[in-house]
Amino acid sequence: MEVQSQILSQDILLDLYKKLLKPRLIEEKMLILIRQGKVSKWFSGMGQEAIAVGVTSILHNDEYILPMHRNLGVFTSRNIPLSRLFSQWQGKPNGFTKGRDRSFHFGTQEFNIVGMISHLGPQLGIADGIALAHKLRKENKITAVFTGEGATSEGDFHEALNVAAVWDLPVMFIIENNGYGLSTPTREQYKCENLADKGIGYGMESHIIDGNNIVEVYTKLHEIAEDMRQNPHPVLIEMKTFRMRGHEEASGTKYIPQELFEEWKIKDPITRFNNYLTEMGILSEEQDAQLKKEIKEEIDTHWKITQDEAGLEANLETELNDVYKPYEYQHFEASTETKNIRFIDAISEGLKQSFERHENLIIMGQDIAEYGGAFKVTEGFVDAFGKERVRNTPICESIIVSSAAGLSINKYKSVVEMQFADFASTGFNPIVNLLAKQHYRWGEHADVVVRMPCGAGSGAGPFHSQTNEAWFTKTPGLKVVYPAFPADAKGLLNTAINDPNPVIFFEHKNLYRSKSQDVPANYYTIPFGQASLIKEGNDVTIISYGAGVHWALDTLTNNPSISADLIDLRTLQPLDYETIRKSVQKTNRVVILQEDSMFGGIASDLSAWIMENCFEYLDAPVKRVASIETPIPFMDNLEAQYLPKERFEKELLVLLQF
Ligand SMILES: Cc1ncc(C[n+]2csc(CCOP(=O)(O)OP(=O)(O)O)c2C)c(N)n1
Repeated sequence: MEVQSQILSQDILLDLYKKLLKPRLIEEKMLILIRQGKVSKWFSGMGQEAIAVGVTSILHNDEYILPMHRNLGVFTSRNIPLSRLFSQWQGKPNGFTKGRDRSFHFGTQEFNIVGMISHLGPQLGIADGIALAHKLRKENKITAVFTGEGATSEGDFHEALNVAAVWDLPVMFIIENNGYGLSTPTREQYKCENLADKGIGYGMESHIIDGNNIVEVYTKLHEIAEDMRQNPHPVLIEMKTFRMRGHEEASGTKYIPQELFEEWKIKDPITRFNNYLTEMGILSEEQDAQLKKEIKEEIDTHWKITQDEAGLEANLETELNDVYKPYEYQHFEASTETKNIRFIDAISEGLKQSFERHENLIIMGQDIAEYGGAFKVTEGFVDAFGKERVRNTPICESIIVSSAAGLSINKYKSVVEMQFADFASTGFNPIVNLLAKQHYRWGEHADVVVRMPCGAGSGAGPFHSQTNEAWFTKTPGLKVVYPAFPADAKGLLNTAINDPNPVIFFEHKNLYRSKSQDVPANYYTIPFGQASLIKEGNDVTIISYGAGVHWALDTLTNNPSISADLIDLRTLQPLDYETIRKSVQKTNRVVILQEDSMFGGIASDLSAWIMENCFEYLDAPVKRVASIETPIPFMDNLEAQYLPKERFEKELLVLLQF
């Protein structure tokens, strides 16, 4: 400690000491309040404070920091008013999440902090995205992100480090190795000697630091950070430390040998630093007592502010209104000048024109750069927009989606191309838990479009043919778009990119090259939540989307005597209920055609809605027609049997006879 501390001024040393004391004293108070039943859950960071405090102290205030559940010292070192922190924990209005998410699960742009979601790993990818945004703007800023040693076993850890290494992102990855992940000791968590050694595998600089020595943490990180700012690259740091209390207060510590506590108690970062400062004549006993008194007074004053604060009233409207960021749709009229192009060209053109319009838009996906993507949607994009904006990614859907969230936090728009919609399953967690919930949780939008080449018809089997929109329509916070025609695809994609909310954009790959249309040549938009009535009739309402619309059209062509309204939903979230209602009032019969298996799909929900809201107009039960309840097979005849295309005509005729 002595040698390293000589380069630090007394002011810095005392400041670090104060910063260490604050989270410790807050925790001591919290532990009393827990016993009194006034605070519910608590994840202790006692004994680990030097890491949170040290990392935060070497960052500039405008550099993002992404803490985990034991990093109270990050929040206090960024000087968040304590009453706001207390109100957050107590679910009061002056907190950061309007009582919607607890403890440290929040972010704040005001303090450049992005808190975690429970799943731990996505945090690392958000840091990649934030750092990428800094790098693209050529700002010499770094981003620091925390993980426990337990969460290094998650795939996200590997993906995030790999992406940061491949893209030379200035991310400081901090592993707090505190010996246990809940009850699991490190020997049951990983096999290598030091986690820092994993850096070698990623081609990444790495260091081991004594996490209980504030001077070592501060001086080493200070130097590493300066180097990272000058020459952007990621660094992996393993902080050796120990968890001095249970996983959370209710879970106890019986599974931890007592000797370990005794061994680490001697290394307590605050006692150690206090001894050192006293020996060096920098801190007297009176000064120490005075500092503690001041901090305790601050804590008590702020705790009282929180206690006196009125609780939250549950308000239905506020809850529903906060799921999405309010977005005023901007209409750009379609030109009369058109070009006859295929569905795929329309997507490509929309994307290109959006790229010209939004300087802060980037696209990420596998093989999308020089190769042009699996379906060639982005062919020529690298030449037009450069490799910084058109980014080939390693095969790691999860961390690319999390990075997209980070890009959005740091003011970029992004489109993520899934090579096939099926592979969204390996990016599922950050889509449904991170992107979808971010605005509701802490008011931060996620300006991301995930493009999903989907659907059957090419005999591609169970992992390249699914239409998995129902995985996403179920999740509040996502918008889901599913066009059936080239002109709609282009206008809706432009809107999706303008909308600051996360949009899952389905592109049926069997339509890519089979459907052409006169498509307006200019940049135009189409609003979400407006279905398209593409055929009008009186006998029956047919509702569908995607390839189903074309199957319905074929059926009507083969049966010219059927007079039907054909509604193409175009967007599944939001849904255009009014167009449906009007049509049902007129025709009194409804059939809903969906490509996906029946159970839990859009057809079921729409059917229920129609029964509940239009029952008096119905002359027959609402009919759903969908694929059978199996995975999708690859052989032509099996695929044809799976899909509802053939069955649709039969069911339609039965319905008309009802
Ligand atoms: C994906 C996922 N799996 C399991 C959990 C439950 N869980 C929460 S924290 C934790 C232990 C984490 O250990 P570590 O990463 O070492 O951090 P520490 O708590 O020791 O600081 C577990 C298993 C979770 N939150 N998310």
